[in-house]
Amino acid sequence: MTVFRFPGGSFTFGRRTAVMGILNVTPDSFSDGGDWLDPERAARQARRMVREGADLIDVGGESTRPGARAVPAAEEIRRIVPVVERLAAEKILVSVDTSKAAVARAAFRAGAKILNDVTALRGDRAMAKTAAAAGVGVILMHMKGTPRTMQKNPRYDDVVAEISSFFREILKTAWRAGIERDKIMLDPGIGFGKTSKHNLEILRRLEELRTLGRPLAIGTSRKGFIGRALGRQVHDRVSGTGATVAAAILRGADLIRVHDVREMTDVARMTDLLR
Ligand code: HH2
Repeated sequence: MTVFRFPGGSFTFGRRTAVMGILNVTPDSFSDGGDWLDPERAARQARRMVREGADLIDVGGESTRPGARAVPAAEEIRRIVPVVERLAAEKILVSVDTSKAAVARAAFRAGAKILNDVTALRGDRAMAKTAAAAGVGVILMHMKGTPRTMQKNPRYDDVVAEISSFFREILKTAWRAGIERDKIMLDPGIGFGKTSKHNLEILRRLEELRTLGRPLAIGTSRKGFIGRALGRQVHDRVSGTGATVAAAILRGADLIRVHDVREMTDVARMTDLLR
């Protein structure tokens, strides 16, 4: 059993996989871009995901898809804060998907309890201290390069070994900044500076990342490698996503980040019984 803590609560992992519902308040996310720009519509979608089984909602105001346009902090704050406030008022657990300390700070003030940082504290020098001071839970994700450059011919000698040593370093950085060990979760960053082959290899060897002693989050939902494998457009990747979610859970994933909450909660509950 591994415990992951955040202000006012915790997850105890080992038996039951947590489900994180994705809510992108952006015009350009690869899958749900433009769908939830209105705060009331966004809140409705979040409530629906919670009814369908989501344990928490990941609110993001900037797309990280390959080549995405950078968004100024003020704009990101304007997009997400009204949504975070609404959800927090309804006691819905919220993580904020951002790599900017100013945005994180605004989200924590609005009630977010977890930081989901795809740059693993490297995108903004103030981020580690900001997260430590707020006492929030932190998801640290591996990415090679930046969203602008990451898919330009990524190479590894051994992709899992490289992610593992990256995690070791970043755990040290986090502890040095004062983020407590039991508030950290790790994510290998499917699709972030990885080819299809790399993504599949990470999923096959996910167990090796368990040696670090922290819970593992995984985000495969509707991603390009599923589309390339099956020849499916983005909204037609639910079954493919289900296969990756089941495989990840059997190999030790503790939290899945997904768009199709109803379907993936079923996959998670069933796979939990099988492991
Ligand atoms: N993937 C995306 C964004 N944030 N965070 C974590 N921890 N792990 C992931 O795999 C991950 C993530 C990309 O997906 P999405 O949010 O659907 O799209 P976009 O970045 O275009 O908004």
